[in-house]
Amino acid sequence: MQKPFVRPYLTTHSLQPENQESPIEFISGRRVGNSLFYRRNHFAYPSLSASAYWLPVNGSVSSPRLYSLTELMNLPSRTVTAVLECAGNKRSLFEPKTFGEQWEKGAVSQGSWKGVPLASLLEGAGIRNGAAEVIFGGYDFGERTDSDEVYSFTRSLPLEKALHPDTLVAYEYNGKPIPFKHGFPLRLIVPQWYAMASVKWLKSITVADAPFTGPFQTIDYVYYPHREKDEGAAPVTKLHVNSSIRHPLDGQILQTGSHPVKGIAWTGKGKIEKVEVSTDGGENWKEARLESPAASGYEWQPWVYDWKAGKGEYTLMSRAYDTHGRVQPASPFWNRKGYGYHAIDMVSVKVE
Ligand SMILES: Nc1nc2c(c(=O)[nH]1)N[C@H]1C(S)=C(S)[C@@H](COP(=O)(O)O)O[C@H]1N2
Ligand SMILES: [Mo]
Repeated sequence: MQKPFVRPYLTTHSLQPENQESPIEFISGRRVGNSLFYRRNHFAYPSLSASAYWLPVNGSVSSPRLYSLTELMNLPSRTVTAVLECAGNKRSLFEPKTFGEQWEKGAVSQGSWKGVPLASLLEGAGIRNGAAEVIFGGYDFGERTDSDEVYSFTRSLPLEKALHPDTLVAYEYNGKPIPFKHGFPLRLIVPQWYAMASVKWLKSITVADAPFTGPFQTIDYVYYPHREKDEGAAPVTKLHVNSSIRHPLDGQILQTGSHPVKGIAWTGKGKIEKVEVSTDGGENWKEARLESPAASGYEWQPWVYDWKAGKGEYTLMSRAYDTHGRVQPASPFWNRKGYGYHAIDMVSVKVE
């Protein structure tokens, strides 16, 4: 008899707007297929047509430009394989609770993006002296819970990050046109930053002389260390060093014997240097083996630790280090909006 075909699927948090996470425990490989890529949206999907699509590059530039898709695709391109992680990934683990989508460990995915370096477009338009930032508008829009005004999803980057050669205006994902839900036809890709920076359905690119103050820049995606006051606020930018255990699953019951503890680790600075695993709740740590070292620091690093399990109940933990001396802390950096969770990862298992 033919075996039924079973496969993982996304975990739904909300449908309007669509927010679903990747079954990260059941994915392997460098490039997540688009049906298993997490989906994070603030608004309903926009309607737009590729045939009437033009991308303006304007603002504080000497020669504003309007690009057709064909023109863009004929420019020299670059491909980067990069982790995209939602700033709210693992929010559900914060104690005390923080509000927003209660992501578990799957608001993270990766794959390869092909596009034109944003720097070429900006240089083509001629950035004027005094420019500070570049603002990216998306086609999607709607009301926020905190106001009756209608906003589009709009974000900015400091000039330096905008000019980085790997910051792309992408038009392909894993060798095909970007799937609609992930930003077709053009999406900004900002490696090493939390994924709110990677604006989907790009509508406009505008060079600005002053810092952008839209709500997705100055209300959301800001670390507020205190519940009641805004003191110490800092923008969410680069990914923290982080790791997730993929196997075994939390709560799993295992037989005694050999069990590889497997997972991924990633960072927004340099590369993953080392991953350690503890099988005794953090008392002792052993180095995990890094599998086929990642080609670039933008990718997650798969790792494995060969565990011989005797009878008992265990808390397994993983702790990643990057080449900038950053390490996952034992307890998370709590912040009011629940961004950037990156404490040591853990799962509990029973061996019988
Ligand atoms: N235009 C637009 N771009 C966007 C968003 C959005 O709601 N609208 N969400 C951002 C956030 S917070 C994340 S985590 C990623 C999610 O990308 P994905 O849905 O392709 O996984 O897109 C970013 N870019
Ligand atoms: Mo996000």
